[in-house]
Amino acid sequence: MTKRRCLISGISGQSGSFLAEYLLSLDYEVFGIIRRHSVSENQNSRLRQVQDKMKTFYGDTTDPYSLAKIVRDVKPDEIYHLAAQSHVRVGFDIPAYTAQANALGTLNMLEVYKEEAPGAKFYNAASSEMFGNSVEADGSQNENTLMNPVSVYGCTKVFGYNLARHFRRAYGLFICNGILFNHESPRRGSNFVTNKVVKAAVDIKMGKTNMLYLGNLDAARDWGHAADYVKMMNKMLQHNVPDDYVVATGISHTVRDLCEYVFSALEMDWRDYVRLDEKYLRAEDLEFLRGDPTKLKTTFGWEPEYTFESMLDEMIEYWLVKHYMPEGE
Ligand code: G4F
Repeated sequence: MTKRRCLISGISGQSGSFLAEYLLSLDYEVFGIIRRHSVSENQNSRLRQVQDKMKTFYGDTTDPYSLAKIVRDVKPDEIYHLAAQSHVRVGFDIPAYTAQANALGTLNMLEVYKEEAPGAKFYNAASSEMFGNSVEADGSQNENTLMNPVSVYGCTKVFGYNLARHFRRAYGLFICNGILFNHESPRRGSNFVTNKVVKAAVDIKMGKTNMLYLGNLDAARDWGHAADYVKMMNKMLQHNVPDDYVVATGISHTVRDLCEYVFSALEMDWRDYVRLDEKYLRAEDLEFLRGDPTKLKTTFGWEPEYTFESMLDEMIEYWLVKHYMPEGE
């Protein structure tokens, strides 16, 4: 039997790398799009264990010529569009690039898909940042919650989400939006708050530094593990009809809770080490996220393997071993 062929934009990112591993384990032929980085080791650092089992191409969502050539060469059965400028606060610093890469980038991906591979299925990475500060009466967000973004990044994601729905209706294409809530792992960039806290707490514990500077401690997020979430991306594309789904745990914690758990796990009191630095505050922040994954549960029997605590334990272990336990010990 011929293998199914998948193409992943953003394959070198946290979710892209987990998705590549997962699809290889399902016996897909995996192809990926990588944006050129001046330090080539950085662009592949999350892919080392699977690099020789897949093929990657240089491409960029802002460059439709590159996308068209790749899609023509690969002839994918499934396209997973994950590439984005994914840092919400950085989106305030580089707004035009964020809009080019995320909003027009998704338009480019969809147009190329429609023209070159309309028989394929398409996953679009939407985001809980699209909701802004909207909540349902029970305090959660679901697929029908009003989208009222509070960041440039959130606005670009609403654009891509609506475009994906429009292409689905207008051209009868198989397109799904995954509305993913925050997903983390040891592979998370250390300028996102979970890994920033874990890495700093481990460094403080080991005497390498003595303070951690953060922004908004009151913000609450529904944090899950990226390895769990990528499985749902694939599930959506195997369903008989294309649709949109919230992917979340249904449990919310504040940044303060996060600090408390991580520092306590390392037998420290976070209040001794965490200080405010206003440069990490946002022009407008999203204050509360708690996803309602009922639709995902009902349709796919969603049951994540990781909890908030087991995910953070894994991240703490990773930083301890990576930086403080030389190989062989
Ligand atoms: O970890 P964060 O930077 O993630 P954020 O902004 O929620 O975005 C992530 O999740 C989205 C899904 O909802 C994705 F679409 C997006 O691509 C990304 O993956 O910040 C989480 C919270 C924020 O409220 C922020 O204000 O933590 C607060 N925070 C407090 N101090 C901080 C810091 N965030 C960062 N990055 N750095 C701080 O020092």
